[in-house]
Amino acid sequence: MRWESVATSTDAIVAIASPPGCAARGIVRVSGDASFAIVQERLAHTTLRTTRGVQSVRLRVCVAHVEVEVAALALVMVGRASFVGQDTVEFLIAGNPAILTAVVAALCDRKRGAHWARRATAGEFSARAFLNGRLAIDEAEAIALSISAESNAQLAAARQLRTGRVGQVAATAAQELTGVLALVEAGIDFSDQEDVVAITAIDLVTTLDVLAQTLAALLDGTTPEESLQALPVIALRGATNAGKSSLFNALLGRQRVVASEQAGSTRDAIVEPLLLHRGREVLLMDLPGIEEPQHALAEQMQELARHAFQSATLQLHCVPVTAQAHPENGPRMITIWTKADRADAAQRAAAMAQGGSVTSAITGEGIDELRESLTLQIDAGGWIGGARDAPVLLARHRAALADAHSAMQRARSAAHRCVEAGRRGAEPAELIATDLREALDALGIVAGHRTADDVLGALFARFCIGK
Ligand SMILES: Nc1nc2c(ncn2[C@@H]2O[C@H](COP(=O)(O)OP(=O)(O)OP(=O)(O)O)[C@@H](O)[C@H]2O)c(=O)[nH]1
Ligand SMILES: [Mg+2]
Repeated sequence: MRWESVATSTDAIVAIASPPGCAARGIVRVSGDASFAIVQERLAHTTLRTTRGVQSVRLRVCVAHVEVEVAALALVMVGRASFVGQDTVEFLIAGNPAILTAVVAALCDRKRGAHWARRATAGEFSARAFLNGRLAIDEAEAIALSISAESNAQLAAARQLRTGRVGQVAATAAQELTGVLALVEAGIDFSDQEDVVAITAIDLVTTLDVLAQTLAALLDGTTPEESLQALPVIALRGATNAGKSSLFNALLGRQRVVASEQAGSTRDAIVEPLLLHRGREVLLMDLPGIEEPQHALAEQMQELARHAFQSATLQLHCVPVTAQAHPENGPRMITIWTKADRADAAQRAAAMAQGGSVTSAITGEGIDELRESLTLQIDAGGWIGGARDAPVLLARHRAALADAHSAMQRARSAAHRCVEAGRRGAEPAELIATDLREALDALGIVAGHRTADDVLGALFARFCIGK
């Protein structure tokens, strides 16, 4: 689909705008020029008020081949006062999927009147909102990120994105760069006129240095979107019966996996999201205990565990306090002493002296302290795994900022050569202007002034139908 054509298209589109499945209430949204006429033709007894407001209506629809009237609250939004920027009616209806589908079918039914709607494609409402100037590209990206969010970190990132902070910084830099470009171009266009003073090479170098610093700070102070995709993985490692599964349950605060005195009770990798302190989120992984494999299945289990340890962000090496073993600590491994409730005073003192957390899955001793220690480890390691204050930077914004930065560096180097040559014009101003224009284009992408059609296509395709 060409996304510009979505903006100019005013044909009415309709979709269920609430999540799939049964709920107390569901929403059907119809947008486009003929929306009000389409709705009117499907109402029983009432006239639709075509001014902003809410109204009780009855829709004539067909459910299981039987004509029925469905009670609904109709929210009328006129033209630019709506999310989409076109006449819109949203129906609040009993959230039965069959009824919601029947309402959509009635609004699309050509036999019910002179006007009808067509079913919206994925993201089409938001695409129209963007193209009608009702939604900034960052806000659209934020909606897409919210829809696909699988963790608190991604939801927080979506919230950050909605603030549009990155776009604002880029817009300010773009504004400044426009001024610089105007001066450079003035030097080209009016070089034969003495009263037009173009920017000096030394001023150009200084201004571009400041702008480059702004962009570098923006790149440094943001969270790359890609890093939100993967939560840190904390894997439980240790001999069979060390108490890994019990610790797994204790950290989660519920009995998620089987723990038993029979050695080798865990046979597979079990992964669960775990919310630590201050919003930090990780994936906790329970694994089979380490042992000498006696058969083919055990060999496979050991292979699975080895692979998981390699890819884990952090390993918790579980050792019963009573085992009096040596701790194994490293940059990505910490020792957790388990079954503290079974230890005598001497064993406990020995474990504490060796460092690491002392815990009991039975009494809960040390579990909350372990959560705090893991939170600190995650923070110290620089892994994301949770809400951060730094604004999120989308991958394409990062690429555009890098492009802007390198184009500005080229312009700066050329200007610097002019300074070194001690005279203006050692480098053709046209070349400097071309680099500055390129930088400006790239900044425009981040500021949301310029968006390629393929970017729009990729963005709105990530939306669901009804958004
Ligand atoms: N008293 C006491 N017993 C515990 C504690 N943690 C685990 N156990 C017991 O130790 C036995 C083994 O616990 P699991 O959690 O299944 O050990 P595991 O390391 O997952 O064992 P595998 O899956 O076989 O590798 C079970 O009988 C648990 O009830 C604890 O903190 N205190
Ligand atoms: Mg286990």
